[in-house]
Amino acid sequence: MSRIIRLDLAFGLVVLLAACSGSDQPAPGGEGSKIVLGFSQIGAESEWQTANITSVRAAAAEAGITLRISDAQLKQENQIEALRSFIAQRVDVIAFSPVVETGWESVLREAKAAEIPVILTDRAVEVSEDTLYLTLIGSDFVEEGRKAGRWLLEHYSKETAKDHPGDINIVELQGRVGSAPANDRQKGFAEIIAADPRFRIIRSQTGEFTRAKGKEVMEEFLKAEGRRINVLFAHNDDMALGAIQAIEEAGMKPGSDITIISIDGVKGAFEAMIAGKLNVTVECNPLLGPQLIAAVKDVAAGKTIPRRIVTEESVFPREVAAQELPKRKY
Ligand code: GYE
Repeated sequence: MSRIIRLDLAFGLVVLLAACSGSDQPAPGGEGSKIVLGFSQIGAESEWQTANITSVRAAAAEAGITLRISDAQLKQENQIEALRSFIAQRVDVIAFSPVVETGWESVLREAKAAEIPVILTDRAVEVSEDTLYLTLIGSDFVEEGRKAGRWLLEHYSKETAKDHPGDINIVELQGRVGSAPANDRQKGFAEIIAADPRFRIIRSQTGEFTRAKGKEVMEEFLKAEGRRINVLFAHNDDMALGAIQAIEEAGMKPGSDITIISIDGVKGAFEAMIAGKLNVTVECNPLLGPQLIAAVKDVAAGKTIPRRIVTEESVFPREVAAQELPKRKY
């Protein structure tokens, strides 16, 4: 059999083998292939987190994306382990909501080395290089803190000095220590109330974004300061709802003896506003699923996406709570 024929056969064989091998596997998200998304969630910290993960699950299912979820149970080490496992599994895209802002440099470098794109949802990270993640999808937490501060100044501007002589004493329930929403909301609020020296933060402590811890810390605030407290600024609704219980058990009226401002806009907050126990909630939208999945599909298709995707949000004072509650999705 001539040498030429043998070569043709050999080449034909190579083409055939190539056709059978993975090389022509459709690109992630291409026709017939499922994008595999590795998502590390923070864990059951609040009603907000529950709504967030439900939104991501629903959007992934609707898009036919394979979603591998890992629950960090509020621990950074679990999240780092989950990201390493997603890298080992060679998922197409990694997305996560960082429980705290720092400590992500090395694992994000590993994802970059593995050429797996990373999307941040909800919370930011502090890293030395922008290329360690593609985009951040979520709220502007500093602006949420500012909105809370503006509402407070506005609220007291309606009161005459006669109604409220002297300083306005504020206690603050901070979110989880080291987390972007806690750091930024504190900063935004402080920036705004600095405009009027009467507004003083007399106590500030973490309630870890949970209802139980919010109640516990508010009990300590009440024991220490009692009726000197005029305002509670809670970094999320869950802590505010826990604090409301503590205030009532201390024989005071939440929403009148103590003005209460919180953030998220969960259903429980609207019910508390309708009951007159909460004065205002600044919305922080957890329904990030559709935006996240749209970004994942774009990334998988090799498209460029914006570096920052901010969610639109409002402020809901108790005067509008009854008409707004039926429209709330979380
Ligand atoms: O405000 C709080 C949740 O990261 C924006 O985390 C989120 C925050 C939210 O536990 O309720």
